[in-house]
Amino acid sequence: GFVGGKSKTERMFEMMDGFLKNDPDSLQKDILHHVEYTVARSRFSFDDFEAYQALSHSVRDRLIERWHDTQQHFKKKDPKRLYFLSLEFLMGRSLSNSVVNLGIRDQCAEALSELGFEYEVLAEQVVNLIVCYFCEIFYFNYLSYMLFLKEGDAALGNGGLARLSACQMDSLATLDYPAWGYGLRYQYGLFRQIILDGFQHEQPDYWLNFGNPWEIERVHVSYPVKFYGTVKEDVVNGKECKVWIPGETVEAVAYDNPIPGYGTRNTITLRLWAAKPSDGCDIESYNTGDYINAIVNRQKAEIISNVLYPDDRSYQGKELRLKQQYFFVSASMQDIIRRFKDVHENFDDFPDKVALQLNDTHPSISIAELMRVLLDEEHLGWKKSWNILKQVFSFTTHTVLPEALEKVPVDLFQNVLPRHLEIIYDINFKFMEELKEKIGQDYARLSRMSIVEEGAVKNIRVANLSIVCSHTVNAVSRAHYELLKTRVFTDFYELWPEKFQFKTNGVTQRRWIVVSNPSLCALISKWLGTESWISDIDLLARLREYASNPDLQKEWTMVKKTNKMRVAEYIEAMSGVKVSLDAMFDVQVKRIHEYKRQLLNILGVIHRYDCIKNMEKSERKKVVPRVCIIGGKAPPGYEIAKKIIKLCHAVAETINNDEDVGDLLKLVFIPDYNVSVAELVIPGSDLSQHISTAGHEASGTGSMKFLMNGCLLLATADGSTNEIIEEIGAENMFIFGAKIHEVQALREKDSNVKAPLQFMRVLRMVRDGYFGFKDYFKSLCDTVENGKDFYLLGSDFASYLEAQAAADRAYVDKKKWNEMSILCTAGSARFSSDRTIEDYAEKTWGIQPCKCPF
Ligand code: GPK
Repeated sequence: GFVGGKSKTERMFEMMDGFLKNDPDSLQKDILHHVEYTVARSRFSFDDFEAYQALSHSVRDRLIERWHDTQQHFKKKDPKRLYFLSLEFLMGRSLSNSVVNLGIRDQCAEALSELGFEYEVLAEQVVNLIVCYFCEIFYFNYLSYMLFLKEGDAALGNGGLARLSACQMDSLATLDYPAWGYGLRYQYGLFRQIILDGFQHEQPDYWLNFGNPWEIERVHVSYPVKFYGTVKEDVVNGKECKVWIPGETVEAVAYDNPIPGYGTRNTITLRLWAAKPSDGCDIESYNTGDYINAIVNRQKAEIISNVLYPDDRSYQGKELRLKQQYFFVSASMQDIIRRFKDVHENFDDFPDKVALQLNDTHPSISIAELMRVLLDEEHLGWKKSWNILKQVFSFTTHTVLPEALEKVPVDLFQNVLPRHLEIIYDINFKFMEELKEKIGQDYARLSRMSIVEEGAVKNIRVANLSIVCSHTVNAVSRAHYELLKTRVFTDFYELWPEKFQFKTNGVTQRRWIVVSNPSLCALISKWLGTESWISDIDLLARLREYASNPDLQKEWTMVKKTNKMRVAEYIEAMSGVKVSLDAMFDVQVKRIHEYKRQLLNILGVIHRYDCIKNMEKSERKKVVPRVCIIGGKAPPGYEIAKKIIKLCHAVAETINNDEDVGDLLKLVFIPDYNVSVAELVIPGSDLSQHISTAGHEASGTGSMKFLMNGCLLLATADGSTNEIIEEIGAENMFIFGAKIHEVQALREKDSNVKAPLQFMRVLRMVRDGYFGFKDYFKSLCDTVENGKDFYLLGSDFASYLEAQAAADRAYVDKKKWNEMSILCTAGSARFSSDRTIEDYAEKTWGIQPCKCPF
């Protein structure tokens, strides 16, 4: 309708005074408004945390405005949409990222400073600084929340895979793609790691306890999700069909997390589902008269979204895990289909409008779920349904480790999702028939490729299901792609070579340079004469020209030094160890896993220590001082990984208290490694280690973050490292160790021949109890000795030490080192997730940008 000659929209727009304004005065007004009315504190007296909350709400308002406009625009244009399904998203903190992407950092800082607050303090890069060291560790959680309330990390994921999802969401938004992320809103994210006497302990992550301004609860966007029950034959419209009569219904409620793009109005949605008891009135249980118990039982529904599984890549066929997967998949599919049906009358256009991306096998039940909906609810019949299905799914795998390939016991499947199991059997039957026609009666191959694994325990091979039903299977680096072809999925590759592709991973320069390293960001912009590289990363390459420029080198060193200072302060606060800024900061931070070989690193440190101890005093002057930093979480049930953490602490205790060594060598373990700690540590490192046994790291993305921050890499030629070598040249890195194709033969070689004496010597020190805990470390030593050493620490040891020595020599030549460091940043453009996403959009998803005007 028209009011006073104006459209309703125009009038409303006028009433709302147009868009929210981003000048410091307007921001200040909003902050005070939120202090008073949202946080409900007096605007005349509020503290840091309340200021953080009010600032966050002011930023959130701006996000919501852009988000509404974007969603409205997508609706109007109805482009092909990408749905990114992932059980894990490691978003980290949102304030600083949002402020950067909205382009309002300086304005926020100014608005706050007049109110007597410091932006840097509120957006704190460092968590729980003093708490760990000065307070009783048992009060860690309590105190860190009560004394230093800060934004906590959203840690709804384990490691690289989950952080990749987060980086890709940032790029999807920045590049204006019409995309949605779907996942689970875990009440408890990844556990907090606490170290007591050098041992890892796990504490729950109460990330929602103090509210989360970055999400919007959508009580009206909710769907019933069904489990258990039986399948019945039925007749609908004269046609036979199957009806699933479920035994349990749980409600999925949407929580939307707006994801702002950088330098664009586009703001996309990460929709996370939380489980709530279903409203469907269960008259029966109330009629039994046990009202209280009926209510208590209903509440159990929430268990589904309670907690993230902390076991990075090991699947035990747990019922709760299967329920989590189906829960998030079912709700997402209902949401996606509802959105599609809003504007389309039938499913003919479904493949032109919908791309479904499976982030690893975790969301792969969505294949059976979509088929079930098309067959049992839309009654499209097998042929038509299958034809739609096979055009919409793409699948990315993230590993080569066989233990990470999910298998679900058929019994479990039958119980929880009986109809889905039937459908999977039907898909498999048809696949097997088709395969027999192509390859004949090669039963060994047929049984390897079957979706159903026969044996004492029958299993569903989720990876096989995903490959059979996806139009594209993506690897995460070229090396990973080669391994998929030759080792992991050879049978499938030979059948459908055209299905297999690779998209080398990338990370977002917004978080990993602009947010986490503002001084480097300013320096790059100054020398390039533009900030455009923040959304056009190829411009970074122009830094190459200045790599040996003394002025840039001087400023570059200053930036590194300031960042190292922050790391040093953090280390001292966390562990009491004082470190020298002149020392080389040598960092390995990532999940603890045998294949990532943190043990190789520690044994190398012991070797260095042993050498220093055996030197004449005069010789020691030549030693390049080092601070060796290790951080990462071990999966709670992974004994050996936990022993590696303990060994690191035991060795650190000896070295750090040895007066002979002093500043020449320090070893520190940084506890509770997470996205925020990474943001602090990565910019302040000189050297970083990526030393997995060749052929085991599918890609690796930590290396890319270090590279962007001008940190040199000491690495094996594994995963994406090979591509980094192509970009910056092996002469600017320290590459060592067996190559992928050499590993197999080395494993078969006699172990006594391949491990050098130095290796046996440092291992003997551990075995003999030089660092204490002799009995405890025995089984750890056993993994790399006595003919075992599956990950080849022994055979790579000599070349590892050589690479370390080369790093020492390079560090002494400051000019050379700075040049290498600048070349790292300059050569990192290819490892931006912007490039990865553009590749996916074009070659896998077939989606186009859809830019919101204004
Ligand atoms: C791979 F299989 C898995 C897993 O369960 N979790 C995980 O973080 C990682 N990964 C790979 O180990 C990395 O090499 C890779 O860069 C990352 O996924 C993203 O693709």
